[in-house]
Amino acid sequence: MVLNKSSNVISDITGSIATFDVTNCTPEKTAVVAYERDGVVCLRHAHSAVWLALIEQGIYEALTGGSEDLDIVDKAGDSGRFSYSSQAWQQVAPFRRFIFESRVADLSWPFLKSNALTLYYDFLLIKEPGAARAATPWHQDHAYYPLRGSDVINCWTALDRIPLETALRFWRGSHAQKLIYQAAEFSGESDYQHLRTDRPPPPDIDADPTAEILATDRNPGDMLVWKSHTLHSAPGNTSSNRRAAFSVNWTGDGAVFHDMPSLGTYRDDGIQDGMLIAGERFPTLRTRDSG
Ligand SMILES: O=C(O)CCC(=O)C(=O)O
Repeated sequence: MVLNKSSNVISDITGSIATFDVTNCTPEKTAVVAYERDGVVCLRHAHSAVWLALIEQGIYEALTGGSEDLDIVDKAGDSGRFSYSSQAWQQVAPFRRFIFESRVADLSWPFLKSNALTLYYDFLLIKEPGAARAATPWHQDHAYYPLRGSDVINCWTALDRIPLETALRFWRGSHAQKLIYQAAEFSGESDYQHLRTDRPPPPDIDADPTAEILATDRNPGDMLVWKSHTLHSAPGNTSSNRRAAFSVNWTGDGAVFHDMPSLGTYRDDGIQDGMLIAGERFPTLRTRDSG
């Protein structure tokens, strides 16, 4: 499949994300090896319909005033909206229950090389049908974070069927470069004016014939796990169905706070430069002792 920016198609997909069925188990070593190699894996059947229904209740609450950090973008010419919310779990009880009581922590835990699994933030993303121009540019999540070090992961659960045409794309192995590129502007609005410009812009991945681009279609409940250094992008929603996901993003003890301009989502007044991400806003759900 060849997509170009003007037609909202992003790039050739050259391979599939390694997938592992976790219906009745937690991820095995082979999944962690694939994640370390590629920077992303897909866990099939991570969450059952009951948990997905709970997240839907959370979405209702988040969109009707529950989320303090909600952005709704109407791209010119699009008939559907692109909405995203961060760090809503403290206000939105169904999100909190999902994070603390579902399997999400146990499914995420094997991928962190850390003595602690700490909640960094939750992220809700909805591209309604007709949000065709709401493409997500190539970026690394780490570029937005006021952090030094690594060991931050995204655990991104599909809430709808996501076909290959609108699936996230990952530049295989790009996490291994260790380089942090300039962050991309998501919304076309002013939220990101603080972004650092002293970092190099991402290379033109779409024009690089050697870049291996991985993607896979997903069913509701399938969860992608990726490293915060892995470059990824996504097309707008050209389908006639909603394309939504709820992501729980974790940090471990490999990353500490680095005081630089950033969105409020990623910081807490009590955490000074060099300190671990921790405390009420960033609770630790697992430690090596707790298994
Ligand atoms: O699904 C998308 O459009 C983008 C998701 C993404 O880049 C993220 O959650 O970091």
